[in-house]
Amino acid sequence: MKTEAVKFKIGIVCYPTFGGSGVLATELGLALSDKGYEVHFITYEQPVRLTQTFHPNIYFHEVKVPTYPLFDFPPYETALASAMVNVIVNQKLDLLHLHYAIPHASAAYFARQILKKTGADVPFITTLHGTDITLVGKDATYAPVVTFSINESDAITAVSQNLKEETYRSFKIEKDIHVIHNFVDIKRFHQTDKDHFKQMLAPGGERILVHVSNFRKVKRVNDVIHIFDKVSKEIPSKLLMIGDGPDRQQAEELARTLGIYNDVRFLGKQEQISEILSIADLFLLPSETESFGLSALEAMACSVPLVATNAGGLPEINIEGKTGFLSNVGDIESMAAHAIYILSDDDRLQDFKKAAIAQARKFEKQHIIPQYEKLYCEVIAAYKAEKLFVG
Ligand code: GMT
Repeated sequence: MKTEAVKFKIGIVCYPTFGGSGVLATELGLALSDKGYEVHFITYEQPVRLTQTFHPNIYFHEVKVPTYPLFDFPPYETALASAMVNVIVNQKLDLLHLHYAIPHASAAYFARQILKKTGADVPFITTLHGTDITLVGKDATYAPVVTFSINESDAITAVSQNLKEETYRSFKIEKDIHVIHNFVDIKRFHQTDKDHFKQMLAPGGERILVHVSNFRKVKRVNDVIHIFDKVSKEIPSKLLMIGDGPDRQQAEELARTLGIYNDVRFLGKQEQISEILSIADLFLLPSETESFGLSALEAMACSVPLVATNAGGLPEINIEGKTGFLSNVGDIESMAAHAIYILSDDDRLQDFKKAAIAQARKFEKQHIIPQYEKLYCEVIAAYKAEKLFVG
């Protein structure tokens, strides 16, 4: 077995886009590499948060999916499993860590079956992030494969207690699920002085509300617009909409119809989120489901209180009446009233801001990364012991 001083070689498989699971996986890889692990990302594109600086012990292996006239749907899962086999063998990985079950867990199972024939297989951990369980995974089209491959994982983690319970409710899972919450790097996500920027976006000293997401249906971006419509009638304010996705156009249309378009800025995908959060007074997250709410945690780390729904794992981070408020899904009146309450008094706003950062500190990366490290050690040790036993 390796000694404490020797760090493992970890393969991280994730979606490389702005979605929460890819962001969390990339932040985890960055944190592990800072601690001396060798990290190998295996995915179809360079993960977004990896592009900013060079990291000597981070490697990126691009999964290429060749097209062929016969393929209406190029087989990504097959290409991914082959890439996993190559990287595990050539880089001598100790472990694979999969973020988002579909199709990463089944591809890992496949890769492992191939490698078992040569005795070169490695264990794999599946981290459940949210819609892989709450929406997509439950669909009958995927459910049998999702259930099987989650159960075949050497360890399973979920990003909130709520997601763990939801997984047991929705699938026949025979193993323990470890809850390891999302985390934030407060060295990078904290409030900085961006007054010149605030001056440009809110020249009359208006309050600034922010929403960050991938504008999918589950995020209910129209609710964001409706909430802001009500708030801006009571309090001079501006809304910054960060991100892009299928529902952006209808949200822009709604803002025009309501006559508030001039007070709403759709900024699209942004990499320097903490700079934008630094000038924000309130974060809006009216999601239909939200297993944790990493974007909300990053906002809280920048001292931004949260008005959100009580969906999924949001109550695990947002303390009612202290760091923000929680309302039922779709209750625009309640969310607008809470926003107005927080924003209408300077001292009250400051109290909420202080509570938000204090709460975010509980989810700082130095509290969470060791939980993953401990799990890696346990899984690798158990796997080696089993190999010795089986011979
Ligand atoms: O829905 C998204 O915005 C992306 C999604 C994903 O699965 O990639 O994010 C999920 O994972 C994040 C990181 O663990 C969580 O913080 C988000 O709450 C979760 N999103 C949903 O549950 C809708």
